[in-house]
Amino acid sequence: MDKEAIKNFVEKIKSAKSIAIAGHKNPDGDSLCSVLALARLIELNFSKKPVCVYDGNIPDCLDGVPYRKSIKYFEHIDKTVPFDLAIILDYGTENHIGGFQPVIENAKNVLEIDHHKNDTPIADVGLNNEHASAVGEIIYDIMHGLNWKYDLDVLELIATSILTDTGNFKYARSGKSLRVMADLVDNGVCIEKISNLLNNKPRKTVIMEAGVAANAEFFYQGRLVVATIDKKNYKNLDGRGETVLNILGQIKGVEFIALLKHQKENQTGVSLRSRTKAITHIAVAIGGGGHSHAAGAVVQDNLENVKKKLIELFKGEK
Ligand SMILES: [Mn+2]
Repeated sequence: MDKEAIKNFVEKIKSAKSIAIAGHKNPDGDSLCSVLALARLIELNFSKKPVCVYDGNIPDCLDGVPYRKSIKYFEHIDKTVPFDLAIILDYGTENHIGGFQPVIENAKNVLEIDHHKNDTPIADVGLNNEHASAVGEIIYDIMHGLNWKYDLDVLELIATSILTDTGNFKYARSGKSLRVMADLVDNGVCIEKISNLLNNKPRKTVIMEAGVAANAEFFYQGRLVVATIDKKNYKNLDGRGETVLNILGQIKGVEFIALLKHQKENQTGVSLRSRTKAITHIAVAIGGGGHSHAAGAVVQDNLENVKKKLIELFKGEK
């Protein structure tokens, strides 16, 4: 990790009287838990209490993670006095920041820690690492690199970041995340406890997701499966529809899975998964991005049009 950037990072924390930390809008496990882990580390090592902020919805399955109650909805924080330091984690690109944008604009300093490819950094100091499987992994490196004090809550938060962002290691970008997890387990993290804690979805969500999977349509000799969540069911969704993707991904012969969500009038959320083939280019073709086997997009068009377009895009895929 860049020593100069780390030094700068520590100086900025030391000199800040007020700190706000946020992840991307609609935080996932990595986004939420890396925010909470970093806030707790700053508290333990600098005796400062950062304000944790989010926009959108936090999935119910993350209700039980340590310090979950300490994160505030962006509209509920005091924005009259600018923060000395705004830290943005796991945000991807500028249009994922949501309600934290004014905090960033007014803050004296901005730091970013991300593991997405980002050609337009917005911060004064960046500790980005595209090879990391989760921001939690970068926080683990910072924590050990600086010999920071930590507690079991921090380790559990980092473990939850990694487990959720790698889909239980399926999308691990290297062996690093497994080595980190091995160390976390040796230091008291129980993976079974975290898995049980994450099995916390509302009943109506799981039943709806199972129904969506049951109504999925198959194309190209069953290699592509397309599932859709309509306006009514979208209200009951908790997270991104992982259960639907998991169920459909178990079917023999399925290579590609597309889950389309009616988010708003003329706005469709798309989650794409593949078993072995790269699909990032398909997500890019509809204005999104992501990893080689897990990608997605938010398309400003209605669900039927997006569905037609996607089926067409998958036509040439073997
Ligand atoms: Mn992430």
